[in-house]
Amino acid sequence: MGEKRTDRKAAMEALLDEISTIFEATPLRRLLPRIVGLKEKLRTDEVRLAVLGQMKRGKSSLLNSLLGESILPTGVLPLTSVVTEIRYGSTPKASVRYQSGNLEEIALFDIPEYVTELRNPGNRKRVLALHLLYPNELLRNGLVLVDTPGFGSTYSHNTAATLGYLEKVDAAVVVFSVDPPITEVEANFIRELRKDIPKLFFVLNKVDLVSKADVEDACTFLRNELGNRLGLSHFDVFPLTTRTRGPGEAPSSGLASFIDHLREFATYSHDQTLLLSVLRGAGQVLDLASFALSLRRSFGALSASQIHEKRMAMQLLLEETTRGRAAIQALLREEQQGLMQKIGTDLETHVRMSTPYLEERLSSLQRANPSSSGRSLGLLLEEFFNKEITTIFRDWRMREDAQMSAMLDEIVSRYTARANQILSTLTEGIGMLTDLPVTKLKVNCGLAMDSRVSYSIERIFYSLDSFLLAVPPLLQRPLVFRRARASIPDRLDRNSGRIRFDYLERMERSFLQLERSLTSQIEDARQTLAESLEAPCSDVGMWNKLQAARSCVYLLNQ
Ligand SMILES: Nc1nc2c(ncn2[C@@H]2O[C@H](COP(=O)(O)OP(=O)(O)OP(=O)(O)O)[C@@H](O)[C@H]2O)c(=O)[nH]1
Ligand SMILES: [Mg+2]
Repeated sequence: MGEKRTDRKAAMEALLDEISTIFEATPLRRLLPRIVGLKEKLRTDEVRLAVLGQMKRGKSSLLNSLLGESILPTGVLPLTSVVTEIRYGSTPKASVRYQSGNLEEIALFDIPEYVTELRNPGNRKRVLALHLLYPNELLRNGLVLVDTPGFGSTYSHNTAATLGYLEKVDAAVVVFSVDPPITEVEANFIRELRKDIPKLFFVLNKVDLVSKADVEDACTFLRNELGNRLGLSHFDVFPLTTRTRGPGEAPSSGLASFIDHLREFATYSHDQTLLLSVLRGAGQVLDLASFALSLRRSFGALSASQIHEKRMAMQLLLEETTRGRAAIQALLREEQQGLMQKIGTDLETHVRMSTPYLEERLSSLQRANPSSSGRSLGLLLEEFFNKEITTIFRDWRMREDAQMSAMLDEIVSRYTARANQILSTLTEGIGMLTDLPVTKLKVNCGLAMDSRVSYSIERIFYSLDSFLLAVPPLLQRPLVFRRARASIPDRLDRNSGRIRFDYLERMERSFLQLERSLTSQIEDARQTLAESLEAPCSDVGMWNKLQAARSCVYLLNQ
């Protein structure tokens, strides 16, 4: 199997080189950057498999079990705080990449000093990632295993570190544990993940903690949740424990079966995923090139007056394409504004409904703490507001993000269809004018809402000023609580302002990416075809080479 893989990859590399040579020698040079991009993708040859999950599910323990050595720190406190990338190396070696860009080699036993919340609280050492080289067969084919901080951790910077990393991930193992098999936070996280990450494995860890019958129940429950509630299909759940009964003990059967699956993924699916994606890209460029070249050739056989007449007609089609592209841009901006308005309205409603709730919670706090006063009362209120406001907006955001992602998905498919329609009109029109067989050109667009969360609760420091501290305790408490109650609208407002701003930024990024992707692909096609009108050519050699390259793509796809 390994040999077949390497052969196909080498063949793909050779093919891309051949396509570059054809393009370089022809007026199709404008398509060269697309081929360079595909070569780059093939060259990097790494598939990143991230281990993700809520805190304490056993992510680092699972990686240690895969490596066969306890090299990553594990523990009962929220522990991993920095992303660790593990690649193949003939001897184990660890280096720290700092946010400044500096790289420093460290001893393996010093790893906890950099990647744990305990030794590097709040990531004050400014570590970007830990790079580990390890001699393990699983890693030989370019598989990169990634340990990530648990999401939903009490330390929000840890969640942020994981979310920030997701865009680099090609596949993921999501780790759950038997109690409870899946939480709401996990369900929401998976809704986000499945849009960005093509391949997901699911592990149900810590099966040693419950009876065999309970493991079965937990597995069935998890499968149902993933399949029915989250709408996933073609997925496996691996129940296992990372615990061995003693040192040197063989891995449990669940773990062994999971390792087998990963090995298969590492040796086959890895390159297959990469190759398929490169092949799809090459096929699209070649379709366009081939259609453009057939256009040039058909013009080569015409008289000057016939060429002139057809050019005039085609000019109209090309102008229509430009208008279509501009319309997509304008409409996408309207869609973006529509979504932003919806977020604004949803936020207002949420703030309006949360105000009486927070007032009620404040009254309960007042009743539950009948005697606190002075500075301790200030601290109590500060803690109360931070906790309550965090909850009020966190849950809302989870729901809103899920809704927004679904709406954005729908917009992406609607506009991809629209862009494809524009290309169809262009190619079919050209086909009719020239009697050429029409090649269906397609844009290629996968996009999900930018899900990096950059929002954190705005703390409004609640210290009692000197006037209040001077007031006798009996009068002080009612005054302080009255002030606290009066501050509720302002607190909710400030936080909702920050959330609106965060959404605005994320929406802008997502829409800009979508707009660029769609319009640049339409423009590529339009200009390539427009240039074909200007320079007829009847080079049969070039045509044959291009068709041979297309056949190769077809064959490699089999
Ligand atoms: N009983 C049992 N405990 C396990 C198993 N796997 C991990 N644990 C324990 O679960 C706790 C958390 O394990 P970690 O591997 O640190 O979990 P993590 O997901 O990396 O945690 P964070 O990095 O903090 O998010 C540790 O105390 C482990 O010993 C298992 O299969 N069975
Ligand atoms: Mg960990």
